[in-house]
Amino acid sequence: MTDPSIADLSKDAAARAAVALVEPGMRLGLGTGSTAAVFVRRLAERVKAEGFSLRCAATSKATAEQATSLGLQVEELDEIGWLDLTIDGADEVDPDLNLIKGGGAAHLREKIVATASNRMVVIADQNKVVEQLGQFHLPVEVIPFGWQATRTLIQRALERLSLWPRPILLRKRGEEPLRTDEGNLILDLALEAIPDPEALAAELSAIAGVVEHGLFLNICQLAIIGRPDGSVVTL
Ligand code: ABF
Repeated sequence: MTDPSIADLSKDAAARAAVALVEPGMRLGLGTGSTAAVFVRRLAERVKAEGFSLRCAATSKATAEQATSLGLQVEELDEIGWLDLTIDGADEVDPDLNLIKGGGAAHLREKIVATASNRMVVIADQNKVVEQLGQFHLPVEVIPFGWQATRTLIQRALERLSLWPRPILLRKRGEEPLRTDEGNLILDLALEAIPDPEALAAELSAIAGVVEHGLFLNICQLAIIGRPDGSVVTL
């Protein structure tokens, strides 16, 4: 067996700390991605060891399948109604707890679940912590109908914000455009830096073909950053 990588150890540290926030009977949102997957695994271990119940809503089909296979009770968000806590990963976290998410193409459901929660906690390793958002490509989920016109409108929005020219990339899986769980497309904005996330979020949200962008502003209340020695720091 190979040694777990530093990133794996860090993710596990963050996931374990997040599992400690879970209380029996909670209504819990489960995130998507490799860090969230470690959390789901650690959560299932604790639930099995302690024998309590939870009601979970998943942010993707992949997470729903993983959680169900580990014996967690997964329901539709609307069956649960409202959540006590959501634990999810992120692609970038800034010092104000603003996030870029959507590298896993699940940010639409992730944002719906996070904003239907009393509390949203991010788990991540140190590599995700940035001074300013934007190095990670910003995912924007768009409706397939007229997506090239939507792309032009995004370009114009970036021009207004002096963020142009920058590549706007249609995300692919193999040769084909990637489809999200909702059947939509993802445009990745290679901005390098986002000096005013609020202004960009407002511009993107105003475009008809944009379903949701990956800026999570004022949604997350706590970030747990894992370290390879098993310790964590919080933002
Ligand atoms: C989800 O998974 C995302 O919104 C984010 O894109 C990604 C992070 O994945 P990982 O934990 O694998 O880095 O939380």
